[in-house]
Amino acid sequence: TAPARDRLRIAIQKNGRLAEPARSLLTACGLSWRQSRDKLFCYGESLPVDLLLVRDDDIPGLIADGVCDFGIVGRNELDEQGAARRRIGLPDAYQALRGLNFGQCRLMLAVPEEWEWTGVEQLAGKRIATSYPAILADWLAARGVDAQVVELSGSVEIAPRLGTADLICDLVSSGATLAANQLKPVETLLESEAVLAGPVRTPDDARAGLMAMLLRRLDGVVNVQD
Ligand code: PRT
Ligand code: ZN
Repeated sequence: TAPARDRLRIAIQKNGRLAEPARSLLTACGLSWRQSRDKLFCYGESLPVDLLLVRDDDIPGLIADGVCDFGIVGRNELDEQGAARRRIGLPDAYQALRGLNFGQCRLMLAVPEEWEWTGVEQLAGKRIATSYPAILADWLAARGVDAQVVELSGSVEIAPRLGTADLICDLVSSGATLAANQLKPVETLLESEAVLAGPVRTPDDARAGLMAMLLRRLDGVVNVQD
């Protein structure tokens, strides 16, 4: 177990889609920071709440390891890493505590435009490229479909044209990227948005009060935005 701390640490994305909205949301909750020179760690000024600026992929692990107490991350990323842990028998180590009303997107199956989509039975024996192998494998297993999951870390949407997969499972917001690659969305695996993630067990030191206070403020701010 991680040592007791009297300051709270929140991990947010350093660069990318969730970076700016996450910081604005925390600012609206009354937090402010003295920016450190390397900009990976921001020391909290108004409250003992520090920020860690990281890759979004690292956020679930930082919470699991007790390095950070909260994180702002896409539900897609949190669920993928949670599903991957479960697949190798690890216990749940984090949970989504609040939906934050930004970063909305869907994790979808998309097939070449010329396919006539008749249903999941069609996936038998097919190769599906994705950066979400654990969510996809669980989804396929739940439907009794035997398809091959091809894990790619990026540029998933060009896999069908390259011939490395027959179809893809990827995040979609406007759908423009799919259309540009002659793909069409056919099934939704997950409705995603940015979430506040936290540990499954609240630490029993000074952080507990800070965490409760931050959740209260967050509820006020997120509800007002609705
Ligand atoms: O560097 P780091 O690892 O931190 O960032 P990243 O590149 O992994 O993540 P980033 O910043 O691209 O996305 C962070 C989070 O934003 C994701 O995990 C999602 O929760 C959320 N999000 C919301 C999206 C999108 N919308 C989205 N549209 N993430 C990715 N996309 C992709 C989509 O797959 C497509 O390739 O953006 C492209 C444009 O989408 P369309 O449908 O509008 O064309
Ligand atoms: Zn990432």
